[in-house]
Amino acid sequence: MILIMPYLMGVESDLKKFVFYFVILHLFIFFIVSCNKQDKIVETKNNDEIIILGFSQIGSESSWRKANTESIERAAEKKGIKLIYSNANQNQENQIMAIKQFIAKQVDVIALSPIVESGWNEILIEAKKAKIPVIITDRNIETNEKYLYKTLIGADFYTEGLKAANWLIESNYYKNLEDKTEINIVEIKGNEGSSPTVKRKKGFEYVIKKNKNLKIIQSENGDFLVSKGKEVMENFLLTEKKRIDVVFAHNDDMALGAIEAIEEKGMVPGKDIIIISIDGTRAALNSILEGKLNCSIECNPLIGDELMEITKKIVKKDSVPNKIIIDDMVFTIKNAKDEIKNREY
Ligand code: GYE
Repeated sequence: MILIMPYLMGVESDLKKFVFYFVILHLFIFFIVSCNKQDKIVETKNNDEIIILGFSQIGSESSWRKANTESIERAAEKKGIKLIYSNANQNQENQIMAIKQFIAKQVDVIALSPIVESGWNEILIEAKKAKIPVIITDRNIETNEKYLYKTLIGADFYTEGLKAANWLIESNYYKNLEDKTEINIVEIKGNEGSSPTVKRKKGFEYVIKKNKNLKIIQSENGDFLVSKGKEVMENFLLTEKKRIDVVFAHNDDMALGAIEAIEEKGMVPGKDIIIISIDGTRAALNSILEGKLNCSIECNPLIGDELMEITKKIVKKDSVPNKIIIDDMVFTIKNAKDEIKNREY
C-alpha cells in the first residue's frame, strides 16, 4: 500500500477508489491462496500415510527388466506410494550402496531385485538393525541368516527350466526324430551366480539327464543380453565340432541374438536348430509366429501391483506370506497367435 500511495496522489477520485479496491481485492486473494498452500504443505508433511519405498533394480539389460521397472513405477504412482528407484547398472556394489542410502533416508520399505544370489548378509543385517523391512523381488538370495527379508515376489525359475526341457522331449520335433542317438544342446546362460541362471539350468538339466541321448555339449554366459547371446552363439557355431541341434537360452533376448547368429551362418533357426527360451516377451511370440523361435516359457515381470499391496501390508504390520510365486505359461506355435494380443511386454 505504501508503495502505491504516491501513485494514487493526483489521480481522479473515482479512479483512485477503483485502484484502491482493486489492489485490496488482489491482496486479499493472494493472502487466501497462500494460506491454502501452506495448509497443503503442512498436510503432506504430517501425512503418515505416504509410504516411501526404496527400490534397488538390477539394471535394464532386457525387455523383461524394462517391463518390470515400468510395472513397478506405474503401480507406485497408482497406489500413491513414493518410489525411490535406483538402477545398479548390473553391479552388486551399486545395489549395496543404494540400500545404504535407503537406510540413511529411513525409507519405510526396501525392495531389492538381487543381481546375484550371494553377498547380501551384511547389508540386509544393517537394514534389519535399522528396522526397515525388505522385500526381495524377482530373483532370490542365498543366505543362512534368518528373517533378513519379509517376503519374496517372483517366479519359480527351477520349474521354468523343467518346462523348457519337458517341451523339448514332448515336442513333435523330438518325437519325429528317427535317429535319437545323439541330440546336442548348447546352453546360453544368464549372468553367473544369479538365481534364474542357477535354477533354470538345474531344472533343465534334471529332465535332460534322464534322457541319455540328450546332451548339453556347451554352456556359456550371455548375461541376459541380446548382443552377448549373439556373440556366444557365434562362438558355438565357430568352435563346436559336433552338430548343434538345440539352443536353450535362459531368456528371450539372448535367443533372439542367437537367432541372428544362426541366420548369418546361413542356417534356418527353428528348423535346422531348435530354439527354446524363457520370458514370453512380445518379441519372442513374434519370432515364434515367424517360425524362428520354437518355444518360450513365460516369466511374468508385471509384479508392480503385487509389490505395492505387499508394501502397504508390511507397513500396516499385517502378516504376509513368505513367498509369492507368479505363475508361468508356455508359448509355442499352438497359442502364440492368440496370446500375442494379451502381451503387455
Ligand atoms: O528372465 C531376464 C532378466 O531375473 C527373471 O532377468 C529375471 C531375468 C529375466 O534380465 O530377461
